[in-house]
Amino acid sequence: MDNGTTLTRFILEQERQHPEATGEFTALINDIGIAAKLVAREVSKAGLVDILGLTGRKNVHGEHVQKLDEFANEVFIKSLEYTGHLAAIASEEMEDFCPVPEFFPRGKYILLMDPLDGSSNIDVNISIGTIFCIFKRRSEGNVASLGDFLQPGSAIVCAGYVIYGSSTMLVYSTGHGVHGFTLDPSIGEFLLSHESIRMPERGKIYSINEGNYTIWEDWTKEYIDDIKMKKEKSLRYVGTLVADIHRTLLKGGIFLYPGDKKNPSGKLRLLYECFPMAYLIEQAGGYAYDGQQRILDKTPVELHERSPLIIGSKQDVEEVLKFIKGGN
Ligand code: AHM
Ligand code: MG
Repeated sequence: MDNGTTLTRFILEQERQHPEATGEFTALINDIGIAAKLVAREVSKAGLVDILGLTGRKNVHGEHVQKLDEFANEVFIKSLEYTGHLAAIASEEMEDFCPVPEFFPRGKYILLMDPLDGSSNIDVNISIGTIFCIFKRRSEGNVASLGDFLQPGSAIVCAGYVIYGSSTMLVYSTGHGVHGFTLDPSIGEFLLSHESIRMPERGKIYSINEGNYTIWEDWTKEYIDDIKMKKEKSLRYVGTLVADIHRTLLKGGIFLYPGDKKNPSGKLRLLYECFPMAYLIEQAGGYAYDGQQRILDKTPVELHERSPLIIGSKQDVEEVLKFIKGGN
């Protein structure tokens, strides 16, 4: 496609290639893009909190200043609930899901999101992100039900993330490849920068929080010790899932947040973090497992369920699975 292809044009042209498409994603992804720009604008001011005001206080103009994660949550909800395409939204920031208010038309899709991933990195000027995935609503009637959110990963119809980094990027898939767009701040548009991303079958980077070494299961210690012995890989760990997955998607390699002796299900949330990333990585040719099964074969039993995550280049994930089975 031409240089300078906007997100809107790209989605429209993709849609024309898939006659079964209804056009609803064009509107949804566009609105996600608008919300992302609003959050990016706020993120770029994060270092100015002392000047603009601290959370819970008023800024120099006497305005109440919100925490960035609450702000992002609200911006995404407000930018998407009125569209008529969504029935309900669930967020890592909210205990329960929220149905679209009755004064808006309710649509046939369900959105799940982590509005501000990597929040501990905000204050130190390190990349943060937003993660989302979309299901089709299954229940009938006026209001969506919890069951609409607790669908297997294989039922995802769209997933993506926004990374607020040295530039802002939106990466998404609707099941026809993974495509990346970079925000051009001079015109305020997301432009196609990474079409049909395919990840390398094997990579040179491993990514894991080694601070947890002493509570790891034996297989995790053995696998990481083996990597170090072989000296074939370098360690990179940002501590923002979006940033660690973005690098893995583009350069290949392996990211692990395994279950350990303290937290057998690990830290990451199945619905808001593992599902969307597994969908994207598989669309780009990689693998995503929880150690026992494919992430996208899992069916959650609760909204905020956690899951171990082993994700990345196909051959790297296969190697980890050998260590888990003890057959390395
Ligand atoms: P958050 O959604 O509250 O920001 O937490 C999730 C983050 C992920 O982005 C990241 O992969 C992980 O937590 C890092 O955890 P740790 O600090 O334990 O390594
Ligand atoms: Mg998160």
